[in-house]
Amino acid sequence: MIARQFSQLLKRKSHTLSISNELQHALAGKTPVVALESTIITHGLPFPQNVEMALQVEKVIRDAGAVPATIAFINGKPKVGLTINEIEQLADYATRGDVNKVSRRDIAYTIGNNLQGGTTISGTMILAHLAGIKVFATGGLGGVHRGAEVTMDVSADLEELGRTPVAVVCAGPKAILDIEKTMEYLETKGCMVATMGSRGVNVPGFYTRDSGVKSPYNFNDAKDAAKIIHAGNKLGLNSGYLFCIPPPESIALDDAYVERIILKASQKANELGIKGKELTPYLLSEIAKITAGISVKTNVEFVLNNAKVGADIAKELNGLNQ
Ligand code: PSU
Ligand code: MN
Repeated sequence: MIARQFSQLLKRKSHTLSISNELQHALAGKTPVVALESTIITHGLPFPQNVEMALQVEKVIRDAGAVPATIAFINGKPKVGLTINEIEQLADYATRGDVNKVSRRDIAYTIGNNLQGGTTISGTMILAHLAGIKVFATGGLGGVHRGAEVTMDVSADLEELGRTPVAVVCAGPKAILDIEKTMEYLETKGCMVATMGSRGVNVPGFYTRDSGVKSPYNFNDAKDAAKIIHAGNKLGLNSGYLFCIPPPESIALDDAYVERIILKASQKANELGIKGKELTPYLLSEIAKITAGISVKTNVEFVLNNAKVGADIAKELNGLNQ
């Protein structure tokens, strides 16, 4: 009965939201699902690593027993569950600079103008929530930029984590940010933040295992994470959850090395007057250039690592929801 009601609800939504058949079945039948974003494909990683990552991350989720839902806008249509073809097409448009980067404020414009859109964490959380997906895995969170006290550049990701009940599994806020301020902002917005590891383990810094900033909470495994999500959702808190997974030692980069490179890239961005939604993609590509691709390799590896944890959390959560 509940499954039927749910699939009717999905049908009604599918007038505005396109959900693949496989995902409609998975969601109605309580098969675990993990959402994946697409800004990382269109603005975060260079070609061809972006397509390789997008296909690999789906495989990791399937191998772990969950169904992947890559989310994006194709010709203005919000889509949950891209085909391989659509992922490749989107990357193609991105190479030509023809894809919009879509957070909450960009959604209506993207639909109204039939644009291609890569969804950020903010955009992906919104569409995942509309489709009934509770867990979402990615690389790194947007946050409060360094110097935000002057520029007011604070990622829309943080607002979304305060108002949409989706669990984001990532390797912490991007190292290019002010991580301390990002944590403050998330507290104000009411987002639960926990880092995997024993008590006292700090928030990771995307490329690095330890940002030096204290994590509000810690958790041991997927089961612990699922219990937290379940508790918040049952109460109808309607705010998000951020689960940080330190990148494995074998792929993490050295703190001092990364910091030096970030300072260099930030200074260049400043000189060129790059700001707004262009800033994060610019910094990531500069860092990739300076490290001769090492940062890209690390980035891909921890996305895959996060996806595995995301699939495990989705499975545990489904167990609790049965
Ligand atoms: N994770 C990555 N690479 C990325 C991103 C995440 O490994 O490029 C994207 C996410 O989509 C995130 C966005 O929401 O960067 C943040 O952009 P901004 O700082 O402009 O809000
Ligand atoms: Mn911004």
